[in-house]
Amino acid sequence: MTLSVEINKVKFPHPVFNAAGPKDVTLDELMVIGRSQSSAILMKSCTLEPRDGNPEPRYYEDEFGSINSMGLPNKGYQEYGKYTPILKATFKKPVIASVSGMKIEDNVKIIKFFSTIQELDMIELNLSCPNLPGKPQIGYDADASDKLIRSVKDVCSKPLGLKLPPYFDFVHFEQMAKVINKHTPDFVTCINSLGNGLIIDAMKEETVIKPKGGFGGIGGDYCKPTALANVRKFYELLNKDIAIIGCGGIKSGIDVFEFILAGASAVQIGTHYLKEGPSVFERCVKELEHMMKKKKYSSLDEFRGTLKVIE
Ligand code: RRO
Repeated sequence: MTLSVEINKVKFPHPVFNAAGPKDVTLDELMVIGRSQSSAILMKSCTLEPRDGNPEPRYYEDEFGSINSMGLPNKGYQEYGKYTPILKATFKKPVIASVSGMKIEDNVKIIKFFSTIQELDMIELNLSCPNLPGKPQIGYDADASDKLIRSVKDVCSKPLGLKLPPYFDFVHFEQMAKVINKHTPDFVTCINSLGNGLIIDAMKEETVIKPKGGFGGIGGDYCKPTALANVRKFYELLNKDIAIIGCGGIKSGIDVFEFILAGASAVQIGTHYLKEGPSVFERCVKELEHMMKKKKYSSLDEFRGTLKVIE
C-alpha cells in the first residue's frame, strides 16, 4: 500500500500534516512538528514585521472545537526564511511558508523573498485571516483576490497555494472558482476557520476570548461539514491540475478518508493538533491505512473524489 501524494513535484510520504496557525510560530514549535509524523512542516502565516498579535485570552476550546482571535502573531517573514534550511536539513520533508501580508506590496515582497530560499518547497498564500480588526477577509472579495493572486504569481517561483475562507453559497463558489481557474495555482486549501463566530460562557455571562468583542475564527468539529462541502464544491469546479488540501475538523483516519473521497489530495490538522499534540498525525495515518485495508484500496488515487451521490 502507498499513501504518498505529489503536488507539483513536491512529494509527501502521506497526506496528513499540520495546518498553519497552531503551535507553528517559533523554531522550537516547528521542530516539534518536524519530529512528529506530520508529512510536512507548515509555518505560521507571516507578515513583513514581527507581530505580538491580539490581547489574551485569544484561544479557547470546548468539546466541539475552538475559537481563536490570535491576530497573526508571528516572527516576521525573514525569520521563517532562516528557519527553513534548518528544518529542511533536520527533517528532510516538505517545508511550506504561509504568507499573510497586510497589503499587496507586502505579499509581493515576502513571496519574492521566499522564492529565493532554495530549501523552501511551497508557499500557501492566506486569503482568509478573520481576526484583523478593520480588515476584511480578501477571499470574500473576488476582484481583490484576482488582483492579489495576479501580483504574486508574477514573482513566485515556488509551487503556490491559496488558503481560502469557507463559502456557503454556490454563486460565491462559482465566482471564486473562476478567479482561481484563471490563475491556476498549484493547490487551494479549504478551509480557514469559520470567521467571526461567538462562544459564550453562560455561567460567567461573558465571552471566552477578549479581542473583537469575543468574535473569532471557529475550528474543530464545528467546521467539518462546511470544510467537506468546500472541498467537494471546489473539486467539482476547479481545473483538475489544481490540488485541493482539506482542513477543518479532522481528528481521525476516517475523517481523512472522507476528505479524500470528497476530492482532497492531502489534509491539514489544526484544532486537533492543539488538543492531542503531535501524536495526532501518526494516529490518523494508521487509522487511514486501516480503513484502506478494509476497503481493499492500495493508493489514494483509487478513491480520491469518488464520492457517491444518492440518485
Ligand atoms: O492569527 C490568526 O488570528 C489567524 C489567522 Br492568520 C488565520 O488565518 N486563521 C485564524 O483562524 N486565525
